[in-house]
Parts: sequence; structure tokens; C-alpha cells
Amino acid sequence: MKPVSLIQFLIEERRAGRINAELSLLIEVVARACKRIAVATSKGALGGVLGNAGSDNVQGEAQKKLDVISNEILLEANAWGGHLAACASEEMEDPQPIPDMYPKGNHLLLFDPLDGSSNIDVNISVGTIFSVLRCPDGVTEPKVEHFLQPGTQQLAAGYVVYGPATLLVLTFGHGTHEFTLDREVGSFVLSRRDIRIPEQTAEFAINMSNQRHWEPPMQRYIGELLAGKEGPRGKDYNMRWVASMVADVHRIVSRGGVFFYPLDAKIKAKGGKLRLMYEANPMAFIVEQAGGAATTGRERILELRPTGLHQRVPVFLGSKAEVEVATRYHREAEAVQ
Ligand code: P6P
Repeated sequence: MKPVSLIQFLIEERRAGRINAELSLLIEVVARACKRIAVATSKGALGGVLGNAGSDNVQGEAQKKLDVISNEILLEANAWGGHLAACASEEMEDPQPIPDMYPKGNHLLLFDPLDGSSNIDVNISVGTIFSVLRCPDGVTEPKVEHFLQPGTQQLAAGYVVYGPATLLVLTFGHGTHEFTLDREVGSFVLSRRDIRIPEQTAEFAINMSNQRHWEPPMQRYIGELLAGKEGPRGKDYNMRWVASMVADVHRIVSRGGVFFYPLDAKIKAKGGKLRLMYEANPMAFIVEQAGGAATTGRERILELRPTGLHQRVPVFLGSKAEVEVATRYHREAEAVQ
């Protein structure tokens, strides 16, 4: 069968009336920027891009050189296109307006330019996560409050995982689709259409070193998985933890599984570890469109009403049956409190 390029896919989606020309253009620009990020990350030590940038981001985390480079690549690529009103990034405190000399569009782009970047220096897969919202009508200088829309309002969400292959996974709300970068041609080619995450799984991803800090329902749930065949679940489970959300989520999108970053005593005050607007919401949209589920352990992530651009939330996502069990345990525990 003739390969379908990302451009052809986007034209098909436009013809089907599922996206408009401006959104289609925006996705093309983001994908092109991510190809440049893929080149930068693949240079390793030869590119002089490893190690820390010597600065901290808004989260107070040490920025890697590639965090800053990736952020700049995405900002630069999207400045002149005419399809954006503003950008927001994990690496920047406030939204970045489109420079006055360029035309503005009706979309808001949020991104984590290089998620999992602590893995860069040890050559483990990292990724870019992005989310697209509509800019409210009549707003020409978007402020933080214009970005604070629930995840159900997303027009598109995607990630690019920079691994052995560079893959783009994308949804417009009509299924989740995967594109593989053909490095010789330099274009993304459709490699999986309408991905389905198996409802059942025997593989979970969580940072076990935090176990002593988890709330009781998480202790109960993970304890049951670890009990395996002899335990109440009656089967053995396997565990993976890459500590790069894009890599862990892509494994789940590819073959099923569940990913947890629960609240724990250490991070309770901050609301969680992962960020709602440019990590949890886009990943939840992608996972739900592939037949999976995504909750905070108590409520559906996509229905949360955001209160801050860099707000953190607990994340339970992946194979529906397991997310539902873990969420039920948390809701039951809450009900008896
Ligand atoms: P931990 C990377 O820093 C990140 O934001 C996600 O990509 C990843 O899932 C998580 O944090 C890893 O957290 O506790 O293992 O360092």
C-alpha cells in the first residue's frame, strides 16, 4: 500500500471536515520543529548540547541545554506562521505572545519541549509533548486565563518520542495515529492509524522508590499487582519505569499498560509531579482517543478546571480496566474518610 505522509493525512482530515487549514498548518509547523529537535538530540556529546544550561526553569528545575534549545526551536518555528495567538511552555513562566511583526492566528499552543530531559545525558528516549487550544474570540493578547481551559477543549494533542526511531503520535479527537520519521526523505509517514490500547494489561509503570510515601489506596492497588498469581488479581504483572513520560506512555499506547504518578506525602503540597496543561491533558486526550482512560485517581483528567498554567496533578493513565480499578480504590477510600 502507498505510504501516507503526515501532509497527506492532514489534507484528508481537512477534506473530511475534521480540522481546518490553520490547525493543519500549525501541526505541520510543530512536526517540522520536532524534526529539528530530533537532529539536536541525536548529536549527543558531539553537538555540545549535553549537560545543564546553568539556569533553572519556572519549576525551579535545572534546565538542560537541550531544554532551552528545544524551547527556542518551537518558539521560532511558530512565531511567523500566522496560526497562533500565543505559546506556553514548561520552560517559561508566562505565555509568549506572537511578535507584533507577524500575523496572529486563532490557536494557543502549549508544550513541554523536551520531557524527560534528565535522561538526555544517559542517552535514554525523551520527547516533546504538545497541546492545541482555541484562542477565545476577540482575544489578541492572550493572558494566562485564556489558556486555562479544560482538556476536553483541546483541538489537537501529540507527542514526539526521540528514540531509536522518531515517532509522532497525534489526535484531533478522531482516533490516535502514529507517524514514523523517514529520515532519508525527512517526512513523517503514517505507521499506525486508529491505535487501540488493550483494555486489560499485565504491565504497570510507577516509580517504586516513592512507595513509602503513597496514600493507602495506592499501597493496596500496587500491593495487589506485586502479589501476582497468588494474590487477589490471580495473574503475574511486569513493571517498567523509564522516568521519561513520553517513553512510558508510548509503550502503553503501543502495547497497553498503566502509568501512575500518584500523589504522595513528598509532593502532596504541590498537587503532584506532572503538569496538567502540557503533560497530563495532551497525554489523556491521546490515551482516551485510543480507548484508554486517564484520571487523577479521583476524577477524569480532561474534565479538570485548570487553576494555573504550571499546575501539577496526579496521573493514572492507560489500559481502561486497570485505571478504573486504581481509581475505584481511591474513590472508595475517599468515601469512608
Ligand atoms: P521520577 C521527567 O522529569 C518527568 O517529568 C516525566 O517525564 C517522568 O515520567 C517523571 O518526571 C519521572 O519522575 O520521579 O522518576 O524522576
